[in-house]
Amino acid sequence: MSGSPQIYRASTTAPVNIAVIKYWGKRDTTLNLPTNSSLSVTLSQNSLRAHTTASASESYSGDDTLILNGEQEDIKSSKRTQACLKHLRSLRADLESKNASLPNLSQLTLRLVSENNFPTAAGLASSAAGFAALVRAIADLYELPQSPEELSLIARQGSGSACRSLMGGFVAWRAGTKEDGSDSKAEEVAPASHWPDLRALILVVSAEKKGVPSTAGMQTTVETSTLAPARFRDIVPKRLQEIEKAIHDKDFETFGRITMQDSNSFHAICLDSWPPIHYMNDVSRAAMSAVETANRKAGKIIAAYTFDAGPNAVIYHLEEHTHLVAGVIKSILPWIPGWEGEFGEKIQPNEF
Ligand code: 2P0
Repeated sequence: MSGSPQIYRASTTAPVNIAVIKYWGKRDTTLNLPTNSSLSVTLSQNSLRAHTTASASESYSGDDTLILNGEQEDIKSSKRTQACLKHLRSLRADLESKNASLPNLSQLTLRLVSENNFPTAAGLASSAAGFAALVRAIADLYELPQSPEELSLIARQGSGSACRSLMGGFVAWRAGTKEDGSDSKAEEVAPASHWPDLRALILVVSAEKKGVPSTAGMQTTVETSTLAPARFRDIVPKRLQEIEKAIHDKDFETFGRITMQDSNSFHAICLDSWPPIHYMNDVSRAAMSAVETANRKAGKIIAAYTFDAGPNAVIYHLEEHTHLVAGVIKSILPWIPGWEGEFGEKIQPNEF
């Protein structure tokens, strides 16, 4: 046996999730408690994802570190990352206090290494996959018994939307009503296998970093948008019920209509904020028109666009309509950077 201290290690991946009912607004900025519940589809592990390795060892010294896409991040001053690490450590310390034979990992320095296989902060939910993978990797390293739902409470404190990336398929983030956030967590509405022919086509309109970061944008909207209160109070709760039923019934037309309406409602409250927030650009709007053209040609809703805090489009459709949808989009938007190019298979329809 060599005398060098053991390195404990765990690796995991977490996929991106794309919301069909959007989270946009916090009622508590420290705990990351949302103004409304949201619902997303988790993409497959084979498409856009974060891969994270967490390790701990007595041979490590100093502060915990995170290397993201090859660059050292300043996690010491990131309250959100610190909140996640503190919570995970305290769960591990609980385990250690109950079982003296466990190594005291909770007291060791952590080294985290994370890679995204897609552009970071380009409105492709990188923080969602990133924090979900970070929490899962440390939970695995610490051999925590907590369920994905319980871990979602921790990931939520890193980035709100991250709580939804700890589960596959169709995932709701219930806003909850408690002040301490203990009921603000993710819940699987249906597994991916429930609707296996649903596809998400991702158009990488731009891989640039987004102009207004989500956290700041949300606060501007909550403080200034005159339309937002109606969205939070009336519009989203009703839509959420409708889309959950559409998912259970595999009713694509209703699923698609609500997805597009909710994306538009989110971008409407952004535009209604002051100063106004613009995430979509002319190419995004051309993608919307292309989807409308595909639907007109089909005589029904066969494709549904949705846009997050950036110009990139995600287009949901059923596998049987892949050629029709891809054909219309290609004919209308042949110049989209990344289409069949830079991002390879990532812009092909992804299984999830
Ligand atoms: C969503 N977005 O539901 C919405 C739609 C962007 C538009 O969740 O401040 O990065 O870290 O909690 O989770 C992006 O916001 O914000 C987001 P924080 P997050 O996916």
